[in-house]
Amino acid sequence: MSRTRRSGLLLTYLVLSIIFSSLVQAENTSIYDESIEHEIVILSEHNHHNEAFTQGLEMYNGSIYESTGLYGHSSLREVNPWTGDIIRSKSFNDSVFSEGITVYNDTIIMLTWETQIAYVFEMDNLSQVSSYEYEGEGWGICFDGNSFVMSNGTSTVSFRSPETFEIERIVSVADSFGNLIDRINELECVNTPAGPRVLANIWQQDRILVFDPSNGTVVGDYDASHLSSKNDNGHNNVLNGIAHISDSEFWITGKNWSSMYLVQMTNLSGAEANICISHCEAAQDSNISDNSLITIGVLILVIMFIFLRRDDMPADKKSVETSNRHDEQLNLPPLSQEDKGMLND
Ligand SMILES: [Ca+2]
Repeated sequence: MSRTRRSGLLLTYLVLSIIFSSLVQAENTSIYDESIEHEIVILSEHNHHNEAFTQGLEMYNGSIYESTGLYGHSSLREVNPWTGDIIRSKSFNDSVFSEGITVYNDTIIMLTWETQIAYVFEMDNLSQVSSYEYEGEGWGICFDGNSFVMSNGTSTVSFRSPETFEIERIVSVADSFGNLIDRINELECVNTPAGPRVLANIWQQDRILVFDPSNGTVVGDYDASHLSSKNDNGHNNVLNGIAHISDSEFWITGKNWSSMYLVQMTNLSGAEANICISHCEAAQDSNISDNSLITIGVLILVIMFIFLRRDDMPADKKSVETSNRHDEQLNLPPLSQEDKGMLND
């Protein structure tokens, strides 16, 4: 192969490599739009009883209502969020493992983990007035104004009648690439300018997701590691309490955390494009169009084939083609011995 053609092939390879790299980079950077910021900003830090294995958190008339779990330690309590002081508390017997809570019509609904019972307590005196039965596990619950939204530790959440607790519909929570988000835990229902939203933390992950309750699509992903890292005292002691105050302000705490945080969640109603929560490497790979790869591959083969074919052409055909192109190479001075040696390699 001649030095000219070898250089031509090398140049072609370099140009196509640059084009290919640009395509890959352009497609990858389109997955995350960093211009939209979803951030949890800490406004102030307050005391939280670190013996509280927080399972549910709800704001009502200026107080925090908190359920705490574990058999033998479960409770329902009213807490002053600014001081952490317990205003009143109700303890449960060893058969109850408290889970998420929500407020509905001056009552508190409290799920249990595996016993498939939701208790209903009077807000005034925390006495039990009724209960519901359900199938499966109970994890988190919130009231969206029409229905209870309930998680059970999977990627699905059920919407239930506030009158009968019967399931009205079920949605699966998934990111922009259709990856189901497992272990949906504590919930908080919020109305935003963009419509109703549900905030959820994923069990044992330092993040809070926002999803559209109409279809389960995740539209916001908040990193909460700066809260969790200050309360890092065991792998079970994860973020697990989200209570809406108003607008974009929330109280957030976790299991056995010694702090509760007043925070602002920026851009709550702004939807992120192309959120990836799980299997993100596969999502990025698949985001590079198969057609693009095939097209580029074929292009490289065609160009290399043309160059190789030219090397194999008879000399007379080459000269005809060369003269037809008015190639200036015809008037070059004779080759030196050194050049000839290289041409014959
Ligand atoms: Ca909540």
